[in-house]
Amino acid sequence: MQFDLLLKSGTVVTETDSRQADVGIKDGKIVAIGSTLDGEATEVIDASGRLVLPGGIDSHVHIAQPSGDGIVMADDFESGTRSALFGGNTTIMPFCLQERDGDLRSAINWYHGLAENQLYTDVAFHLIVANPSPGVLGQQLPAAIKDGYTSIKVFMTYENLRLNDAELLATFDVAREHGATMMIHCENEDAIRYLVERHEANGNVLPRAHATTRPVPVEREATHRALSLAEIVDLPIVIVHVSNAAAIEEIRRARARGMKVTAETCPQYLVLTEDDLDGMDWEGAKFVCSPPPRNTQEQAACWEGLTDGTFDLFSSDHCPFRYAGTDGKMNPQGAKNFRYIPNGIPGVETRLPILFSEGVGKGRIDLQQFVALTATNHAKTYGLFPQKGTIAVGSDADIAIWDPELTRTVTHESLHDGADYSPYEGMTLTGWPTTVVLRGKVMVRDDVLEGELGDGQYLSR
Ligand code: DUC
Ligand code: ZN
Ligand code: ZN
Repeated sequence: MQFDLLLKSGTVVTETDSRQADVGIKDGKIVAIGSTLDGEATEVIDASGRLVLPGGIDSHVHIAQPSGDGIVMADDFESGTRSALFGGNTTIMPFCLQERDGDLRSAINWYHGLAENQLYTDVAFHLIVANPSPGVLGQQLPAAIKDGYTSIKVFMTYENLRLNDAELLATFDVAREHGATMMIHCENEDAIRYLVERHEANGNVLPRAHATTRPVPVEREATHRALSLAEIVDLPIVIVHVSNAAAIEEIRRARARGMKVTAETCPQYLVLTEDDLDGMDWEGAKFVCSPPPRNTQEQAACWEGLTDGTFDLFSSDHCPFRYAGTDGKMNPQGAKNFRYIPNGIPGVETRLPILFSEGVGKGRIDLQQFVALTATNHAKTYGLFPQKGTIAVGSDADIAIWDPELTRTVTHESLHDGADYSPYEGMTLTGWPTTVVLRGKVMVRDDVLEGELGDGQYLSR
């Protein structure tokens, strides 16, 4: 057979097995996998001593979302997808955010406009419904689902985004009727508001207060409520960015009752803690995200949830803001009071190396789990499988070649996002992707960008 690209002698890993094999690629697809493939190839890459993994799919990424007066996200689609690519990803899933006073179609058009010819990875969009008006639920949302926007995030927190219980039920109902997947941000806004006011009354406005105003019960209660409302509607749901044992327990109990629940956690809940929010000179702002990082016991619970299969998805929740300057973490109000620090941290490039080094490297998960948690399950959950998320004949040739022995220390300087810091600065990690192939094209070769802006495509689902 004639191949465009042949990956020789690597250890090919899927969610079910690992074996030494060659991978033959033609016209952007995987066309052959075998212990020794014969045939001509335009290009051969020697992958011996390397891992050949499905390109990562990060199904929880925020790019270029408006985030409040004068606040700008640090990544546009160019820098966000470039950073994702260097982190071993070939597909990311950002959000089209409906403005509270806007409609869904304009949101979809807006994000498509921003992404047009600006992609280094493939992209599929989720929607965020912030205003489930009769027009949105009656016409716009069903039409968008029909057009392939089949996953929808809703928030139980943030004054301008949150849905109340009646709105959650009505939105779930539309998702059920039209076969969409609901993703839910579970934190109780009224409880947060109460705690924020109490903290402010006591003059407690430091970044650390972000964590103490969003304690575990805030997330646990909302997780329980979201699961109960979904159970009432009879809707499978995704609980995103789970941070602690109590919320995990709610998910396990819902499953034991027979509910279909998909659960996601993120690097910040494995390797950061609320103590990081105590950083000097307001540097704690660099770690403000929601839910907040917890403590080492909750980290251990999240690791256990990854090891025992409670979690299906490991995503970055990349939501980058610059620390310096006035349009990010240190905006004039945010530099004085934690409640005005934009919520979110960068992490699309470090997600995979963190899980590889801390998870596979330390024996907490095996390579099959790593692939399932970072690629295959994302494709299955969000309707991209088997085109994406695996190494199989007929699938897109989206592949990351990893050097499992390579040890590097994270510095923001070596990353490719638009932020000005990494919350993981100084972490030493072993195992990094060095070459990344997108639909058969070598995009990153030995840490050097070869792909071009516009090589990434929009994925209709
Ligand atoms: N939720 C997210 O999913 N990302 C960033 C901020 C938030 O609250
Ligand atoms: Zn969220
Ligand atoms: Zn998010």
